[in-house]
Amino acid sequence: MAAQMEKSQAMKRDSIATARMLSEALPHIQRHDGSIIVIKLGGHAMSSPDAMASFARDIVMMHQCNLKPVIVHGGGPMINAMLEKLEIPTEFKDGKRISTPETVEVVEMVLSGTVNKTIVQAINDQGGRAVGLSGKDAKLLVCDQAEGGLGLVGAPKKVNAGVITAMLDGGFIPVIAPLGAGEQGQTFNVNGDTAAGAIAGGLDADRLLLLTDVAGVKDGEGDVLTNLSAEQVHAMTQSGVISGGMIPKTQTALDAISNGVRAVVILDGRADNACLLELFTDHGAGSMIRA
Ligand code: X2W
Repeated sequence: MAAQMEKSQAMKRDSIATARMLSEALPHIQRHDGSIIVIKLGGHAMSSPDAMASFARDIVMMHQCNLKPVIVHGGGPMINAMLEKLEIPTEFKDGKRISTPETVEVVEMVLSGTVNKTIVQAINDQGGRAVGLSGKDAKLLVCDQAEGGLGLVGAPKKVNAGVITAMLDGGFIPVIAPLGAGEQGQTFNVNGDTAAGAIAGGLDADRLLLLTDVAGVKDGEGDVLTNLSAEQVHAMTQSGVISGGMIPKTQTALDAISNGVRAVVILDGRADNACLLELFTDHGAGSMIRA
């Protein structure tokens, strides 16, 4: 009997905490009302069905609160696995996959096929209405061939955002695979971060959330910096404090900001409810970069 009473008391305390938390989220929900939020979901962040379900729940929650989430995904590890299965060797240069026509065929099959549909299904399983697209649909991401001998790697040149805004206006959640359409009918393989930055710029997005597998941009002592200006990011890159794998992320952030995105947040996508923590709490998550 006593044990039952204790359990019921604990449940009541949990419920009170949940109600308080919802109430505290109100000003944040109001602040983001109607905002376009582009979220880059990397292949590493899709490792488990549980992480996927948690991400999908956050997205549906955002949509339910009248934010307009747009997902741009990667899938590097899944492409690697398929290329290995097919015994096609693959190589990276400056973080980009050197892409032969044969590679691009596999990249499109994996990204537009399994990866895209897994995310679409995860969102729909949580009660959302997600629609899968790639940068080739309605030529939403027009690319030139990137420089540097990378083969069919695309450098975004123009975003035709109409198909995305039409979906948002219709109440759908677009999920976009990072392929690009060439002017001569080519299919380009585009780095997921690069595609997300370009699409966020093309949509004049309020936020770009780059979900990664690190906590954020760190200072010389290894502490995460929560607020950075574009100028500080430039200086930290020059001095070598920002280095290695963080450089493409901060570069994407700076490009997106110069294309009109209000703020870019680099955060750890492996943490539970990373998107909700960033958008709907006072504390936020990761590193925010602004002009
Ligand atoms: C990437 C596209 C996928 C991607 C690739 O082929 O792996 C280029 O490198 P993550 O999971 O976000 O790394 N494209 C040109 O970016 O996936």
